[in-house]
Amino acid sequence: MSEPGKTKFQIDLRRHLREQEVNDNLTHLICEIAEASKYIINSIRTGDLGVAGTSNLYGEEQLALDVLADRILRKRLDHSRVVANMMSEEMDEIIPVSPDCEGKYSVAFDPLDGSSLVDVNLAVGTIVSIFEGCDLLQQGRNQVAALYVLYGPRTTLVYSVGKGVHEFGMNNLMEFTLLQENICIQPKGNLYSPGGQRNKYTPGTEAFVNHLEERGVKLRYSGGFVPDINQVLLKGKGIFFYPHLKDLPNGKLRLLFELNPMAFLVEQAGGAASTGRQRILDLQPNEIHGRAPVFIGCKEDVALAEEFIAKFESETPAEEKKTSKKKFAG
Ligand code: AFP
Repeated sequence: MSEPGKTKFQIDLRRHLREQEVNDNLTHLICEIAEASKYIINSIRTGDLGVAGTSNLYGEEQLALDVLADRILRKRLDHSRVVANMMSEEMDEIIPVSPDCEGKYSVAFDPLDGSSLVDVNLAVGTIVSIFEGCDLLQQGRNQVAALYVLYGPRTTLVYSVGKGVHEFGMNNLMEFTLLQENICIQPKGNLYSPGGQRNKYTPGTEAFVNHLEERGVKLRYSGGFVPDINQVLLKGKGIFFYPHLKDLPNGKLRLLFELNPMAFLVEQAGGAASTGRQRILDLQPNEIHGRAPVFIGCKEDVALAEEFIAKFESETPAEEKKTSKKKFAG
C-alpha cells in the first residue's frame, strides 16, 4: 500500500522494495547500484569517449567509459557492506569483497553494455545479476534479483526480485520513481531484433527468420542489448536473438552478466529465454566469461525458434554439446 496522499507513481525505489518486502541488505544493495548509475550517467555525458589504452579478457579495447563505469560500480559494491563477491565484463576474475557469506550477495555486472554506441549517441545500459551468498557460478534460475539501468533519452531502471518486473524513471532530482509495475510480455509479438551476421546463421535460425518476415514482423535492432530488450519488455511483444553462428557456436553474449539477468527479468514478465535448445536459466556455468546463444522474448516466438532449430538442425553442434555439458567456450 502506498503512503496516504502519495500517488502510487510517486513511490521511489527504496519504498517500492520495502513494499515488495525485500530484506534490508538486498534493498540497500539495489539502491546502491541505482545510486552508482547517477555517476555513470555523468561520465557518459561528460566523460572521455576515447580508449583507455587497456584491453579486457576478450582482447577488446577498453573504452575509457567502460573502465570508468566499472570503477564506479566496483567502488559502490566494495563499500556497500552487503557484497561477498563481484565480477564484471571488465574484470579477468571474480573479486572477493568479504569472506563472510551470511546475509551477503554476489553480483555479476556489465557496467556499460554497448559502450561503443555512446560515440554515435545511441542508448546503452548497465546490467546486474544478484545471487544470495558467495557463489556466482550458479544456474541463473537461482538469482534473487536482476536489474538494468537504461541510459537513453530518459534514464530508467527496471528490476525484479522474483515478484514481477517494475520500471522506474529518473526525475530531475536524479531520484528513481515508479513508472509502471508488473510489466507483462504477450505470448506472440510483431517485432524481432536479430543479432549477428545473417550470412552466418545456421539453417534453423535462417528458417525462423524467413518465417518471421513472411508473418510481416518488423525488424528493430539497435546493437545495444539493454535498449533492445527494454523495447521487447515495454512494448510487451517481440523477440531478440543473438544465435549460434556458423563461426560462433556459442554466439556472442555472456551468460553471467548479460543473459542470466535479462532472462530472469523476461521470464518474470511472462516471456521465455532459450539457447535455441534449452532454457537459459538452467545452464550450469563452469567459468565466469562463458557465452551462450540466446532467443529471448515472447514465449510462443521463442518456442517457435526452438522448433525450427530442432527441425533443421537435428544435431547439436559438437561445440555446443561440449559447452552445455562441461564448460562455456570463452
Ligand atoms: P559492446 O558492449 O562491445 O558494444 O557489445 C554490445 C553487445 O554485447 C550487446 O549489447 C549487443 O546486443 C551486441 O553486442 C551487438 O553485437 P553486434 O554488434 O555483433 O550486433
